[in-house]
Amino acid sequence: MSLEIIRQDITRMHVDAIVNAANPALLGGGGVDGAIHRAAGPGLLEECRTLGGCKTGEAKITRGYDLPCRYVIHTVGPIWHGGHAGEREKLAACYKSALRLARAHGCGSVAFPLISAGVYGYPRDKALRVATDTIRDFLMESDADMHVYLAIFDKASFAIGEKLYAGIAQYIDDNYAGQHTARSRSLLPEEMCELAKAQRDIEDVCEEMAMPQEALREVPPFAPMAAKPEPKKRGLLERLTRGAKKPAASIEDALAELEDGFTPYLLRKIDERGMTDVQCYKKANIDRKLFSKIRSSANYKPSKNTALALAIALELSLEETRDILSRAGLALSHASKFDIIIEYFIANGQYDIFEINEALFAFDQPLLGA
Ligand code: AR6
Repeated sequence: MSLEIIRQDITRMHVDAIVNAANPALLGGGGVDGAIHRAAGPGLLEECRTLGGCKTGEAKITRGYDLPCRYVIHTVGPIWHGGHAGEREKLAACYKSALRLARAHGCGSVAFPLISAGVYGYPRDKALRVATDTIRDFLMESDADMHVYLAIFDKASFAIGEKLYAGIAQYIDDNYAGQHTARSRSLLPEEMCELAKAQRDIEDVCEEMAMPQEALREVPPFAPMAAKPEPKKRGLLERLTRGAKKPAASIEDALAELEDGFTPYLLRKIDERGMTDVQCYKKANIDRKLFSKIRSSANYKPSKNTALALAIALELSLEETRDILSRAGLALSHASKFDIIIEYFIANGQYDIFEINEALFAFDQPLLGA
């Protein structure tokens, strides 16, 4: 039950149903309509002739003929007249009608093109927003176990809002470490001082607890040096319990806190947010089966993608996101554009995973969830 944006020719997709952006006559045309009819062969047109056309916002279903899909769902998008002629509602109605029809025919997977965004002239960024919002709402409300694809034919037909694009591009520019990560440059004097101090902390704690130093190597990345140096043991405790509401009272508490792995932390946050599991995995755009797997294993180590999708669903702050990642042995990195884009959205308090995925797609990055 999730939405995936992919760059793909819809006529090649092995799904239960593909959606056609047709015209009211349903007798074929240009764009994706023409491509679907060409790939399906003459049987599709014959069946379409029996349907009596289709109104804007409604949908009709046929078989797939020579296409690799079982069904073609034909819908008619609105022609763009400037945005004040009910275009948004009509376009949303197309997605809803097609999804209902897919559900009624037991489809587990359905692929949409960006309806109205070609010949019918709907601005692409706006068409994309309507598509993702409507599909997301349907998936949130529906019990159907359905995987929905938004097939974007070519890069040019894909656009997120200019302002959003510019904002993210600037953020990447300001933060991307690219090839020049901290590994390839000398440490600044204060960083060396911080590193030495942390090393001493580790040695102290290990000595005190009679444990090998390796056990404490996996602490989260060092925080910038505080203006007022903290007593050394407290500094380490804070790093160990970074993101926790209360600082731990002792080393034992801090280690117990660390032992609270990804799954217990996740479940606690779900409770704190007053969410249900279903709300959480749907909002994270992840599969119910994957969520059950995470839920049933206290030591589950999710992929970074899954951990971040759940952090977004829970609307975690940056600090909390770093915390939940560290519980799976992961971290946000400024050497990764993917990570920086996610960070941009979290820092701006924007937690719509589908909007984030649109942006990731626009920057050629893998998508969250699904
Ligand atoms: N796979 C996925 N997407 C595609 C493909 C493909 N093979 N080919 C085109 N697109 P359009 P509309 C994208 O014009 O705006 C027809 O003549 C394309 O890049 O096909 O709803 C009908 O008969 C664009 O983003 O549909 C109607 O008269 C999107 O599909 C009229 O066009 C929709 O572009 C409908 O216009």
